[in-house]
Amino acid sequence: MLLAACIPGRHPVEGKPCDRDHACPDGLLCRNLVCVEPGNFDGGSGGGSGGGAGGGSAQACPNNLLRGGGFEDGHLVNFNWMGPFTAQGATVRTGAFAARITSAGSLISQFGALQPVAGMEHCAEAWVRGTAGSGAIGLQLGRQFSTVDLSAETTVTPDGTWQKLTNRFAYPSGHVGMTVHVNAPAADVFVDDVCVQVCP
Ligand SMILES: [Ca+2]
Repeated sequence: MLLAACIPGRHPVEGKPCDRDHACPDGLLCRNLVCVEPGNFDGGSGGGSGGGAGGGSAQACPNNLLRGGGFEDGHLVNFNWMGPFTAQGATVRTGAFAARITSAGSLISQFGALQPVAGMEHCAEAWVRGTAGSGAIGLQLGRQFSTVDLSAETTVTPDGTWQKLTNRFAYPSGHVGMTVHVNAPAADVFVDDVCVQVCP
């Protein structure tokens, strides 16, 4: 078509608007509602105010590579579950919604919801709340579609309050995606403010 002759450079979509429902193609990242190259968001501009509280993103996570980690959509389009779970507004850490896990299993980000940067180490955090006396709640990162290329699990023992889990994973080059897993031992585990960023 006519436009094909005048594509301006490597990334014709760089600088175009984006949001949690309109991801950037070609490995570009959505930063402050604009598509940028991965190397272009953590230096130079000096902007980045606002703390990333917008939309479905997690609070206090300005460079979150995961869509929907704050569950503020009120539904779970960006997550999958090996069993029943829901988005609900009765028990939240921030905003109006959090995920509620209602049987043992793993909450896993959907394909494409987490857009990693090839060759970089990624730092994750998730806030979880479980019933005191139930089993440990875990956090893992891994390569998409792999059941073996996963980080070791980090865990907390639930105490009835919101607790922070952290983990890290070196995402290799040459793969198609990354997932974040919250592993729950039992019913009534709440999850909010899941964040994955390139490690500082
Ligand atoms: Ca939330």
